[in-house]
Amino acid sequence: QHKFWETQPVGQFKDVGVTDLPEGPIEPATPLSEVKQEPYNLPAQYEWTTCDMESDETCNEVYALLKNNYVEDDENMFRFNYSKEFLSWALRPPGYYKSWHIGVRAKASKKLVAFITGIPARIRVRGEVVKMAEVNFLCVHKKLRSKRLAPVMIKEVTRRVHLENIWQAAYTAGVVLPTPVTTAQYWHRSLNPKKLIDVGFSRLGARMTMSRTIKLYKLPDSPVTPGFRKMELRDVPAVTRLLRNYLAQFVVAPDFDEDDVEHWLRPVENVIDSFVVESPETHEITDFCSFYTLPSSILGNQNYSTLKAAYSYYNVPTKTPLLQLMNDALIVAKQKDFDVFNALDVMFNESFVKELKFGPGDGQLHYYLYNYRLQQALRPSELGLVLL
Ligand code: NHW
Ligand code: EN5
Repeated sequence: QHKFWETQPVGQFKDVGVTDLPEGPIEPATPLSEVKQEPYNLPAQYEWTTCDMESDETCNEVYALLKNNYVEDDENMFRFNYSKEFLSWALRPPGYYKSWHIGVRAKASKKLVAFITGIPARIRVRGEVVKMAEVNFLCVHKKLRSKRLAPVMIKEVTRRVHLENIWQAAYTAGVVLPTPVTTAQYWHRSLNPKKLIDVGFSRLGARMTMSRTIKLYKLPDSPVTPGFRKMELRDVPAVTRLLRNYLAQFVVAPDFDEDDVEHWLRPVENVIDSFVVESPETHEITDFCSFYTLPSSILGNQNYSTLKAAYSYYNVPTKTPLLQLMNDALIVAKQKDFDVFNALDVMFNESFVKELKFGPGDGQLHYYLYNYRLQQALRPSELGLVLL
C-alpha cells in the first residue's frame, strides 16, 4: 500500500488502536556523525540545488514551478498560486536554514523541476516543547509524476533536518498518509458570491436567486468592535502574551516567542493581515485576529483568472466574543476585495462557522507528525496549529 511510508518513523495504520505504545519519539536521535553526509541519489538526469530565496531570480523560478504544478482541488478547477512575497515570508522565519530550501534541476536545461522545504519551529505536544521542521511546498513537475521522486525528496529534507540535530517534523496534506494526528474540514464564507458561482467555486442554492444570494452574504462596511485596528510593531509583546496564553489550551500548538510573533503575525502587505482590539478606555490589547492571503488560479475560465482567498490564521478572543471578532475579520476581508474567506475547524473555529454563514468545502486537511507518536488521534478542536 505505502511502500515508502511503511519504512518511515510515523504512526502506521496497523497500529491504529494499539494503546500500549508510549507517546513521544518513535526512534531516538542518533549522533550527528552517523547522519549520512552525502545527498541521496537522484535519477541521473537530475541534480540537487539549494534555492536561495533571497535571490529574486530563484524566487521567481520557485514561484513559477508552484504556480503551474502545485496543489489543485479534486476536480482540477483551481490551483494554489502562492505569491513571491508570500513564499519569501513563509520560508525565511527566524533561524531558518537555507539548506532546507531544496530544489531539483534537470542537468541539461537547469530547469527547476521539483521542490521541498523545511523551516524550523518549536511545537508543543501536551507538556513538551519539541524542536521540529515544518515541511511544506513539496512539488514535482506534472511531467515527472509517479517516478518515486517524492520519497527521495522527503529523505533528503529529512537528512538535512537531521544535520541540524532536529528529529521531528510537522506537515499537512490533502491526501491520507500513515497516519493523521487529526483531520480538519475546510469551511468557506462567500464574500463575492456572484464571482464564486460564475467560476464554479460554489453553486446557487436550491430555491435561491442571485440577488437573494448576494443579499444573504452582505456585510457592514467597517468593523463593529470599538478599538479594532491593524496590528503594529509596538503590539508584539501584548500579542505574544495573548497568543501564548491562548495556545496553551491545545494539545498541539506552536511555542511562539516575540521574535516569532514579529515575523508570523505582523501585517505584511498582500501576505498577512492582522488586527488587535485596543480597549478605548484602558488601551489594553484584549483580542487579536489574523488571516493570510493565498489566491488560486482559476483553470480554464473565460472571464476570471484568479480567486482571491483569505485563510483564517491565529485568532485570540479574550474580551470580544470570537463570533464578533471573526465577523469583523470577514468585514475587513470583504473591504480588501477578497472573494472568499476560508477556515479549518481547528481550535474553536467550529463555534462560529455556521452562524457566520460558512459552508463546508469538499476538501479536508490531514495533519501529520514525523517521528512522534500520539496515543490517540486528536479532534481538530484540540489542534492549535495552522500551517501555510
Ligand atoms: S501537501 C502538498 C503536496 N504537494 C502537492 O500535492 C502538489 C501536487 N502534487 C505533486 O507535486 C503540503 C506530486 O503529486 C507530489 C508526489 C510531489 C505530492 N506528502 O514521487 P511519487 C506539503 O508539501 C507519497 C507526503 O511517485 P508523485 C507537505 C505517496 O504516498 N507524501 O509521487 C509535504 C507515495 O508513497 P507511498 C506524499 O505524485 C510533506 C509516494 O509519495 C504526498 O510524483 C512531506 C509517491 O511518490 C504528500 N503530499 O509526487 C513529508 N503525496 O509510501 C514530510 C504523495 O504511499 C515528512 N506522497 O508509496 C517529514 C520530513 C522531515 C523529517 C525531519 C525529522
Ligand atoms: C498545505 N499547506 O481541495 C496544504 N480545496 O474545501 C496542502 N473547495 O476549495 C493541502 N472541487 O468546496 C491542501 N467550494 C488540501 C486542499 C486542496 C484544495 C481543496 C477545497 C477545500 C475547496 C471549494 C471548491 C470546490 C470546487 C470543486 C468548495 C464550496 C464552497 C461553498 C461556498 C458557499 C457555502 C457552501 C460551500
